[in-house]
Amino acid sequence: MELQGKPIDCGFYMPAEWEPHAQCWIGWPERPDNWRDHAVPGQRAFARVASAISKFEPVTVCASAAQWNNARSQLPEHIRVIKMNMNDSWFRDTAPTFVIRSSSSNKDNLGSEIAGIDWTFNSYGGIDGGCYNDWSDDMLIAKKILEIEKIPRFPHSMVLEGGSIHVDGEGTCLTTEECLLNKNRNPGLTKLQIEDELKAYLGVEKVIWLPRGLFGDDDTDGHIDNMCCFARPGVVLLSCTDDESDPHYERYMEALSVLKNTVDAKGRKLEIIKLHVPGPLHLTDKEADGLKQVGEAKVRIPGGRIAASYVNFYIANGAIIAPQFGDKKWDEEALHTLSLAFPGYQIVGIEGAREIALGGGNIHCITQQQPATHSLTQSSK
Ligand code: KQY
Repeated sequence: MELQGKPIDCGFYMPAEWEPHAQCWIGWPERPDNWRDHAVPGQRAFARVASAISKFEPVTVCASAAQWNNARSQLPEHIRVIKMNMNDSWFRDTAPTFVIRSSSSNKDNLGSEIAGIDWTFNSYGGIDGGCYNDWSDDMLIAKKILEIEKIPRFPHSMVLEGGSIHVDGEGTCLTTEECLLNKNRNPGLTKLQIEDELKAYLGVEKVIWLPRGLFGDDDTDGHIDNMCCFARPGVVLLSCTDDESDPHYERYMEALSVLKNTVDAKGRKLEIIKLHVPGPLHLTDKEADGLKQVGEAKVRIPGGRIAASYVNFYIANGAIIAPQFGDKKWDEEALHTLSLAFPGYQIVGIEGAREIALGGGNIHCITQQQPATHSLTQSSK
């Protein structure tokens, strides 16, 4: 069902990721021009992520018809596997951004408690410079998920990927200028107009703009979900480096300066927790050789910096599902920092997350939480 008007006018807002989930949606990697060795190592990493999350909340994995059997055989039985075409498997960006009805909204209106925003997707920058040239299946993912779940849909003509926004559920949104103001997304919209759309669709009052994302995150033009996220209202985790010669250093300092000099929608100064990047990690010859340039995915050059960040974790019901890159020092440090940032949560490290980073993203990018609604929470009590 298509909803008229904007979410805010119907009493909807995007809850923070730590609010209770009904389930998590994940795609299944397949294209051999983005996932090395016919996506076999990537699929193993996706399966590890899905299995880990499924210990805390229901998981649905969507795979193409050609991959359904393979996905089914690699995933535990309690994970639902459904058939869905896709051009690539970044459900953070192609699945709906779910919004729920705020407790203060008009309860006389007995409409749905949940809806999904179906943003316009253009493969991270369109035909010239995006990640792949045919994104026709990706454009239908949000609609299909909402139909499967019988959840009403708010279509939006603005180009936006879910990985380019983070919210605290209390009126603040974090994003980057590098991505949302990039001319390859919405050249006809001003910063103010984009901000107004975020306010109307996510139900936020304040947008904090970091200048740029993680160094090396060229696929997405600096998605916020590799750079900075909320741990709770008033507290953010920021991807940092203490190496001044690392090109990420400048980006980190820029972000730090913005974060230190702003307040959130509630007027709070932000507490900033630093999460050091691994490595730096670079694409090996062997990894590059495993890519089959049969399709039209972005070419990856051996020696190129891998966009790897510990900020790209997923908050499941009661657990943090975090990437581990095989860098002992920073892997351990990241898990420790996350355990302090999320007291009471189980911290689960996913080994071999480098494989997901080779495709251009990480755990947050491949997942999409579907929030539990008030009625669901009630009935599950
Ligand atoms: O950062 C994300 N949300 C997704 C990364 C997509 C990379 C496409 N190759």
